[in-house]
Amino acid sequence: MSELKVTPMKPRMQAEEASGAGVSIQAKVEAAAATAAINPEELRREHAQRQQEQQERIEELDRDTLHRLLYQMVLIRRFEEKAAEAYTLGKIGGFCHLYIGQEAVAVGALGALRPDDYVLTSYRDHGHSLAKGTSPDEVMAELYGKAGGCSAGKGGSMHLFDAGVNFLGGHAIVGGQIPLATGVAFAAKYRGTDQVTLVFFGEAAVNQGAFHESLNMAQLWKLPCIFICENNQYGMGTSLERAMSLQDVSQKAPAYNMAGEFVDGMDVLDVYQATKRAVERARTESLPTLLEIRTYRFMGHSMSDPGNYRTRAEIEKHQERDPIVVFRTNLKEKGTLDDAAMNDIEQRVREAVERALQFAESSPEPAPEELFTHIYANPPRQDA
Ligand SMILES: Cc1ncc(C[n+]2csc(CCOP(=O)(O)OP(=O)(O)O)c2C)c(N)n1
Ligand SMILES: [Mg+2]
Repeated sequence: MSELKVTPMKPRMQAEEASGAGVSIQAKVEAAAATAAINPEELRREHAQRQQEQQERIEELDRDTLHRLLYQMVLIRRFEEKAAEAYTLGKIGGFCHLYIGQEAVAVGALGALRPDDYVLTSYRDHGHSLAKGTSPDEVMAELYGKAGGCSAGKGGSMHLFDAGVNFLGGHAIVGGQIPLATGVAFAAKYRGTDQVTLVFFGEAAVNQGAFHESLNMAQLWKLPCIFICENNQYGMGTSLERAMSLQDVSQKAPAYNMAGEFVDGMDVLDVYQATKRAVERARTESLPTLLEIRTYRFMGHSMSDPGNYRTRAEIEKHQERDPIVVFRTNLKEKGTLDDAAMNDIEQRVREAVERALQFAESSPEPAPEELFTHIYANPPRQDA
């Protein structure tokens, strides 16, 4: 857990204040406003300290792992930039929620998994699916609604699914994936495998009853489930301050007698290491963990969001810690990445995204007779 006190990456209200018997609402509001005000000098100091922390983490990992994490983050970023272009051109229909700014969360967390572990997430799912190993071709074709997509073109952006790599969605109902993941973790335990289940959800999903029921059950039954709250500080246009009585989500873990951690979501290696600790706990002790990973989305909630609920200055403040730029800079400073290696990563990513676009363009539309396939395990009789 970080020791730093003042930063937009830190919880803005401490648990003692929030629980505070005898503390008036006015006092709470003032305390929250005071900690939310950002002192540029302290912020600079914190950024410098976090930079040093990441550089120390870099020393603990081998070059291949570090380059793989960087490759995946760059792939997700470039993939989505192209997807946004295609959306604007009308090639992608329906809702489309970009992950730009949050890449370090999926990449760091999934980097700590075994290929046979399970992953579930919300509708903001392109990054998780790519990091889990679904091919960029199949993800892009799914966004295009084409037959070659990972959900056969019938799910679209919000419903990516790839059982082949144990990626179990892509869920559009806020918080709906949390009890499903709890069930998946129960199934793994029941079958006696040592597979771990990772479930991602936004901070707005924490306000759903399903979150409470799932965490209570997971700890009571000792399920190997890791609950990852990607706290990007907004649920659509509503800031967490306006929606959550306790904004420090990691503080909810003790209420379930569960292990919990607050993690810097702009540092891919902080995410990687925290998830590794949680995976170890799940795999060897069959115990759940709640991770609050504080992050920020650089784009609107979805492609149709005009974004007039936050200022450009606020977005730019967070972009100063763009997880890709931070990681790339630190790798270079530590001598683990040179210009040639960076160009090679960019080149391979460009080719992968170009291939994905061509695949999606040339993939056929789903056939009309596919309309009712893959919906029910035992389809109802046509003449019933
Ligand atoms: C049960 C339910 N209520 C409302 C919605 C509408 N809705 C879609 S996204 C969203 C905000 C969710 O925010 P958060 O959980 O923080 O995830 P983020 O979009 O920030 O990744 C809402 C309210 C929904 N899809 N499902
Ligand atoms: Mg959110």
